[in-house]
Amino acid sequence: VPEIVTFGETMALMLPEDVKGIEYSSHFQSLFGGAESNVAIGVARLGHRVGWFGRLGKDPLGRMIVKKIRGEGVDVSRAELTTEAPTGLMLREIISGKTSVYYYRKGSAASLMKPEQLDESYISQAQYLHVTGITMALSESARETLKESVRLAKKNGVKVCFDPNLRLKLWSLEEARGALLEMAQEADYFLPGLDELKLLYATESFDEIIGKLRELPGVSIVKGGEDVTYIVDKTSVTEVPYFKAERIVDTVGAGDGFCAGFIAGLLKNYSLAEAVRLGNLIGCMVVQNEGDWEGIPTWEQVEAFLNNEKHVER
Ligand code: KDG
Repeated sequence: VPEIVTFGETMALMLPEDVKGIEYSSHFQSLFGGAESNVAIGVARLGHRVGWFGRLGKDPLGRMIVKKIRGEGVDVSRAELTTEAPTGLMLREIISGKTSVYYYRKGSAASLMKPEQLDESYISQAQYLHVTGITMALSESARETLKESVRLAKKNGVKVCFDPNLRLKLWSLEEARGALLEMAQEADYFLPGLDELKLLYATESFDEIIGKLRELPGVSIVKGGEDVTYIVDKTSVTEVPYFKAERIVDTVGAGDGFCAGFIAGLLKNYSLAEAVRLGNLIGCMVVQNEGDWEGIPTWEQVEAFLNNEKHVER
């Protein structure tokens, strides 16, 4: 039985092998990513039972994705491969340090998900449900599915983690704002980035943002501070310092790595600050590798790092 369940759209990901950008590259790495499956893989690597149940096309990319997620030890028994529509695809390039993502996902299998497809008994057995605002941006029915999953979680005493994951290539800020802030009200753990909060609350003022977060029923964990993550509850703001990355290769997935570490920390019954510290460590490790989740360490690697163990090369 999974300790945490999550769902969302996972897409094939093509990354140019040359430094030339998509237009001029002739070789691409074939990877995959999706905010929720990135988190799921992370939590599994960190030693916990996790279930992911996205919808994919019954096509080569869908089969590749579900096999690889399963191979990472995630329960995919509720994932569905459908002939209704194809698996989504994204391409990504990093030119002069600037990342650009191109989506080919309109009408994808995941975007056609419906509330009736949720399995209440599967969600209700978990301790946590992790969802993100990307699902809300996919389609009306996907947005309803996310809301229904949160309703089912709450009905069954399952705690809700919500990462707004604002994606302005998928919807406008105006559309996103109402939907994402509505879900922030529902979350036990709201996991936004500071940049996202500036946009969602339409202010640059840190104090104003903290004021807004204090009005939320749950705890907010704010990623992407200058060099700290903030824990904001009704009465306090706690700063948890970052780990220093030796090199930064690909920053996409850092937030998901953070969420994986944070949730794994909750499952290990850590204090909030300790769980955030684990989140910070995983986020720091993810940015040092290409791909969204490939750089997430196993629990053994985390322990070795924290115990300052020397790496034995051979
Ligand atoms: O957080 C990383 C995700 O953005 C990436 O894996 C792709 O899920 C994705 C999306 O919709 O952008």
